[in-house]
Amino acid sequence: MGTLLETIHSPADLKRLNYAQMAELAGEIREFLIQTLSKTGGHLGPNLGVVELTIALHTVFNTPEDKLLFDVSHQAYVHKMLTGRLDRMETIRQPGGLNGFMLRTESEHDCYGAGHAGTALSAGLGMAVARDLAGGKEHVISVAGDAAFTNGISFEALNLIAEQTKRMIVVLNDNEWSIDRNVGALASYFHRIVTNEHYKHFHDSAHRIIERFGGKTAAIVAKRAEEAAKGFLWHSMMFEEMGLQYFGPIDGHNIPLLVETFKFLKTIDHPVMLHVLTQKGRGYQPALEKVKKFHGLGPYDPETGDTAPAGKLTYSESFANTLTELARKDDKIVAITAAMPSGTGLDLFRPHHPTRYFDVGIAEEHAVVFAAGMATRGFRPVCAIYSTFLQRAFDPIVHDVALQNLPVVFCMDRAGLSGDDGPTHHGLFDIAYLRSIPGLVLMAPKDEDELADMMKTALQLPGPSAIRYPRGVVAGVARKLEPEVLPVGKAEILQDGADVAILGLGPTISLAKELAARLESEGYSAAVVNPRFVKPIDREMLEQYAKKVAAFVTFEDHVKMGGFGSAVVEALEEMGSAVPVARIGWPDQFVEHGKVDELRARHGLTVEEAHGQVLRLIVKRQPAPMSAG
Ligand SMILES: Cc1ncc(C[n+]2csc(CCOP(=O)(O)OP(=O)(O)O)c2C)c(N)n1
Repeated sequence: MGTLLETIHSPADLKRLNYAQMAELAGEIREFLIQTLSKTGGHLGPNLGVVELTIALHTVFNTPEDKLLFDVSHQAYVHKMLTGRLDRMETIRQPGGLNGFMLRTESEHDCYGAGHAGTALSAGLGMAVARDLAGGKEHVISVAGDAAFTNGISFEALNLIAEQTKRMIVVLNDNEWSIDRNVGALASYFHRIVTNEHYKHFHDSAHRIIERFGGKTAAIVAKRAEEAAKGFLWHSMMFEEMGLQYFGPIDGHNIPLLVETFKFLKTIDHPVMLHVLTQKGRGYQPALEKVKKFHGLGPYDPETGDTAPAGKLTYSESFANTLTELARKDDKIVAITAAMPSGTGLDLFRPHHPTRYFDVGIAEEHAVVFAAGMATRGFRPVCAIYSTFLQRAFDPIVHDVALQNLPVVFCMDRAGLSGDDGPTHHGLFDIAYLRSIPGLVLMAPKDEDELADMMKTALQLPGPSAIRYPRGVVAGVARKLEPEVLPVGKAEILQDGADVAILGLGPTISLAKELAARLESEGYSAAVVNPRFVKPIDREMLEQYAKKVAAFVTFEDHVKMGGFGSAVVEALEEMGSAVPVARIGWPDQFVEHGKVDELRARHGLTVEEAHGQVLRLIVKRQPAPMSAG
């Protein structure tokens, strides 16, 4: 570790450095990030892009008094390093370690937690208005990436900032990338500003100003900068019309320029927008060459940037391959992603059906309403959206899709615990928020072959449907040549039994099988059921087992409250059955980040836990069988 970095224990230490030292510090931070993240994995590219910007922000502003927000906050590692967490950076995203995003409970410098995009401007405006009401003096600075501006919430905030506060600084961190290339008119607009010849002129004069005035006292510089700004301001009609005075675009890697500009912006008594240009992956060749890959990744070789060779097929890839095939036979199938082409696998679909592929940006609500529109015209839209991000679109699913009974298919990747990313990314609520919607068919496959069957089934339904499948590699089963249409609302009985019925939703079927084997070795007769459908639930199957078993067990990678187990309890109650249900799922609390297996053990999502619970239930109701077999 470099010596300068070791001396930074809080932003106050940073403020003592001169520009040359800050530049040296930037180099040390980059080296530290490249080395550390090579072991932990994480959002390397975005953080390499904001090193100078973050140094400048912490040099000029005083957190925690001043409020500094990062949109999504996957790019807040440098912020963490400069605000007293350097010695814990090696624990980032590790069990018990630092979270990969800003977290209010982690530091007083994290004034706002995030993980989902589009919140920095609204939350920042909330803080600015709160300050105004309380008569405070602090500054509020919201940093958001160019892709975060494709999100509706950012625009809902922009619509109100100038009307509601006199002082707020918005920083547009423009690197032209989302995770993939940024999309839409806004991306083109930013690009036009950046490539305009006035910018070149501005860029040169800004450099001259810094050369001339850098290092002088803040007051003089601010004054000069104000004068200079009049000359180098490039008008962005769009933001100016919205009442934000626009500055930039400026070089986001020039520390003196950034510092002097922020000192100046601090003195302005109306909302401002500073457009900074940064390079994702700056200073690390592999990240510059593979921008998408280095947005966020697992461990890699710091010398070469190489990662472990791609292993087995993932659910995302299997989904995309199946959709590609289904779309060959049905030209009404269209695929929609909200800025996650690689994450959802749809980048594999795109080359085969380019005109039927839509990346709508970070705009989940729009994605769903757009799908609804296409469905009214006879198309079969498939929205591939992570379970956690689909939360954004709850109302469009209810109001625009389900209420109009439109045949939109929601393919929810990352349904279940996400692991390292933590509570902002765990997909643990989708059953609860979807199963209450009338007419929606909700499925979970036990393996990739069944995923294909469910996709085929979904694409033949007259109304809405959703399929939840997990992050990571597939079960590795043999695939049928052609997917089959499944009978809706029918579970698959894998093994019959008379004492206990064990229902394992989706991939938790493996836990159900394990529990059954254990109970059988103890002399109980256990049925194993793959429910397939959360909604409509297979009442016939439940009724059949309610007549003979002493207990049900349900496994699900979802919160217990409102989940699949709850659906079973409700159905049994409605049919007048008093057979108890041992529900195994996530508790009614936000689950921390960590390794999936460790978290499952800690929170009781294990065969051991289920075994204990079911034995207590059976013993209460009937004596244990005399002998095994
Ligand atoms: C609501 C929501 N949808 C999708 C994502 C996934 N996501 C995380 S970061 C990111 C791209 C962010 O790009 P940008 O804001 O430009 O920041 P950069 O990484 O380029 O610095 C996306 C799509 C998310 N975090 N939240």
